[in-house]
Amino acid sequence: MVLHGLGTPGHSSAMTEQEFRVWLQKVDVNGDGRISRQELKDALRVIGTNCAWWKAWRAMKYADLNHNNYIDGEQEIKELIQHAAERWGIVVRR
Ligand SMILES: [Ca+2]
Repeated sequence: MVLHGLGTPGHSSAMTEQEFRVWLQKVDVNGDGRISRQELKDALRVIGTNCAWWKAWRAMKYADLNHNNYIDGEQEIKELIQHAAERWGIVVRR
């Protein structure tokens, strides 16, 4: 699996919400418009996140509002962004 541009040094710990949304589009490797836990885990690992499996699991618990095992839809994306900001320290809000 190759995620272009996700492993850039110095770009792993902070993103704007806009950059995070762009990142999420890359996370959706198979392009089906929704993010699986597997895709999330792999993406977190690529940007050098420790305990990627655990963090992906926690994020899915938090953001998968309709429990279909995918992050899909605007509301769930917003929950994921919120989670990333609070738990991962990734999203920098303005
Ligand atoms: Ca869902």
